[in-house]
Amino acid sequence: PKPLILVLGDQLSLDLATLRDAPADAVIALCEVAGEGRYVPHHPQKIALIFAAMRHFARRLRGKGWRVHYSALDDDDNCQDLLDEAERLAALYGCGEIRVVRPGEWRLLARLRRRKANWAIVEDDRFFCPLEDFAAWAEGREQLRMENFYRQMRRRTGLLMEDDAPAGGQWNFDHDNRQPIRRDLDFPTPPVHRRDTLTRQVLGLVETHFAGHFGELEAFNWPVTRRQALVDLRHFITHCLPDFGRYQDAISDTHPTLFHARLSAAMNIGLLEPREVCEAAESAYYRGDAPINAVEGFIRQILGWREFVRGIYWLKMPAYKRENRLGAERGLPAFYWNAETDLRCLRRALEMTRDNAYAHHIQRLMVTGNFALLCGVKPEALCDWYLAVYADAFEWVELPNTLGMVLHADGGLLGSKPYCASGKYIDRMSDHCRHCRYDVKQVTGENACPFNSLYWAFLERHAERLESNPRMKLIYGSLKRMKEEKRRAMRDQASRFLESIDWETAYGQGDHL
Ligand code: FAD
Ligand code: DLZ
Repeated sequence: PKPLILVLGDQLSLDLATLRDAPADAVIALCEVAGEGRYVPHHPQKIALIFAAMRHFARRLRGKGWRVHYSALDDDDNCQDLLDEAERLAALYGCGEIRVVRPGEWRLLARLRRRKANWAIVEDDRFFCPLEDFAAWAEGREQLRMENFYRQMRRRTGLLMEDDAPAGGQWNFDHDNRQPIRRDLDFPTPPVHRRDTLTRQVLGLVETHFAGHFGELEAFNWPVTRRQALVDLRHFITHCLPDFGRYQDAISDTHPTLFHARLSAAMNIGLLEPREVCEAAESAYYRGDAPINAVEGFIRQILGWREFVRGIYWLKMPAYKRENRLGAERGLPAFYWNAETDLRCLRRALEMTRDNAYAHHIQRLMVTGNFALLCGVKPEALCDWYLAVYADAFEWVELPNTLGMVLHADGGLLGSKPYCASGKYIDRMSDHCRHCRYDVKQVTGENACPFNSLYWAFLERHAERLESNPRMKLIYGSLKRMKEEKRRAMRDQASRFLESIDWETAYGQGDHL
């Protein structure tokens, strides 16, 4: 009997494994459901991106001659749950089997495996590294390090390889990167995408149904078709890539994207293939249009980090989600949901997140992430927040970044040391501090930047676990040389600040496993 092929909202590729092998009589289903819209309070732009991209993709499939059933969110007979809806449609069309590509989140895969109906789960081959190859690479290794994995992936794919050697003579050019923001920098403006009727309808629908979620819809400018995603890719390669490396770690008080690609959402939902993105960057290098430090740094993010975190996620779930090695117990600061804070760097990162459903990596890691780490926010509270507020957020990529890279809650699986930093780092990399009511040079006192005392208090709190880490030796040396009186003053300063914050006690929607 003919199959029903369920295509999820982040699987919008014509080359999807289930579509590639589909028989001509297959029924293809795409389902907008409230259940997926609400399991965390997704940013309205994220929901609008997914629904608009799903509707355009359904139109494209129909144009290719496929029989497509599209369940719209406000259809009367919509069950509002992905799996129930697919089973209803399978019965409706007389399909004996439901095929789906492995979902990107454990909660959905775990539910699928418990279903009674005849579901076939097909591997997702839109990545460079099959999960079984990652597991084989990880097997028996004492430490899983991205850099080792990445080199293997370079060799395997041939990306930026010249015979057996890395292009430019080195695997990694990060010492040429990491430059701070400069006053005279001009940043490229991202292309503005036309909102056609389908997109406008979706924006109206989302405004009606998800009005209570954190985030503005007004500036919605995500690519919702492959063609629009290709426009963004071309824009990045031409206007941003040459400076991507140098300013990869810089933070601007005014500009949300700097020289970043803003391509993660398009890649994660299937509008762009990671391989074509990496190949476009590689070609720019060989044409002489972008330097090696930029191109290598960019390809490493996709071929290295993106594949590595996915491998870790599937290797370690579901236990990974329960990790909390630093014993963090606080809820989220309530201002993460309204941007009302007088710490300038946090305020701007949160406002940009609210307005664009986007913040670049260093804002996520060193501003909102670092602050939560220093305060001791518990992983599930922070992870639910990151999963909700970014257009590119899916758990396979969000969780290792938040729980592992930011919170160091996995004991160092993802990063060999926590990315903790004081206000000094933020001052060096950004132009926030001169707009801030706090003084980044002060550690104690009424006007002292809270990041400073929080930083030292964090190091003290976790000395037992962290001081023997060779990469932390220098900083623990400085802490030890401080007089007890000074240390006590910093501790008290941090405690007073923590007491002044309004902490959420209820967060997210519970455990999604
Ligand atoms: P660029 O800086 O231009 O980088 C190019 C591409 O590299 C990105 O599009 C992305 O696909 C990839 N990439 C870069 N860094 C990473 C990384 N650490 N892990 C995986 N891929 C990476 N990325 C997501 O796609 N979804 C998430 O839910 C997500 N959550 C994150 C949460 C936290 C706390 C942190 C610190 C990082 C998170 N990232 C996530 C990684 C990274 O911040 C985003 O991929 C990036 O900011 C997306 O913007 P961009 O396309 O402009 O990226
Ligand atoms: C994120 C999301 C949202 C908001 N809505 C839908 C939806 O209505 N229908 C759908 O098929 N997918 C949606 N998604 C994406 C899914 O949550 C995603 O496929 C799973 O989390 C697995 O990665």
